[in-house]
Amino acid sequence: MNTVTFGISIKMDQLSYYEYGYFWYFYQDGSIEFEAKLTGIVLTLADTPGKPHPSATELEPGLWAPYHQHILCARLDLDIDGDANGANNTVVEVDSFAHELGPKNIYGGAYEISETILKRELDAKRVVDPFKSRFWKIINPNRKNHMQHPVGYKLVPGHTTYPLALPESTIGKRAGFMYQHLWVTKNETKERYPAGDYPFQHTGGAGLPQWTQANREIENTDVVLWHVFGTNHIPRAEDWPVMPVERTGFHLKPSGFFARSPAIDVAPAAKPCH
Ligand SMILES: [Cu+2]
Repeated sequence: MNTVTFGISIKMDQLSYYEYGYFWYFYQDGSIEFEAKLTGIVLTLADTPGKPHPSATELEPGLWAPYHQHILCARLDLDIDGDANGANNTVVEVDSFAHELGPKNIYGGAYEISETILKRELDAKRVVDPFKSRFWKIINPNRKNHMQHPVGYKLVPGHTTYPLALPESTIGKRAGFMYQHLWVTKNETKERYPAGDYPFQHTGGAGLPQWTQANREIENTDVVLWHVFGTNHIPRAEDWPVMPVERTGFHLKPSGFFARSPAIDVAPAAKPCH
């Protein structure tokens, strides 16, 4: 997991005393959830009590916390229905949409999905779209389920945000990965960190923006998904003196991977509890 925090007047070496708790949940229905819990002590600045600050919240008279964002990136080397040698996977973007009122939508309540295969790296720079209930499905086209459909898992974005730092800013150039919520690359073991190996020592573009310029084929091959997500933190008085938890994360759910709900097969308790 890689993270970056920024906001007006915050440099990357002034992160105050945040703590990030990383939680992975493995559920009996075959789904996997990741949740980051952010807590700790927010960065503060001091000024004359009551003085207006355009980009900070006054927490106590004379004490402000600047607005800022936390951006995380998960490198997901999925091998759906693979083995120790990996698996060839394909990533599909799934949007839901409704036709206009007419022959394809007689009563106005019907809707469909559209599935788009992400074929090359430059096609796979994607953002979330809650208006289309967008998610991404990772399938193994070489392995079929009981209905001869490719087995898969879907990546469902959770609470997230979009960077407000401009792409021309120093952090915008160095952490260019944060302007997409999804990147898909051909698996390359040297490519491990979304802003490159030395995020403080390049002038811009290293990592995902640079690697994907090669525009490698990513269909039915060993792929890596990079899911970017985060939270926009407008501090509240209640974030002081120790911040209650802010959460962000995502969910991976089986999608045609099992023949039916795997939770049905959970063994009963040894001793009934009544
Ligand atoms: Cu924060």
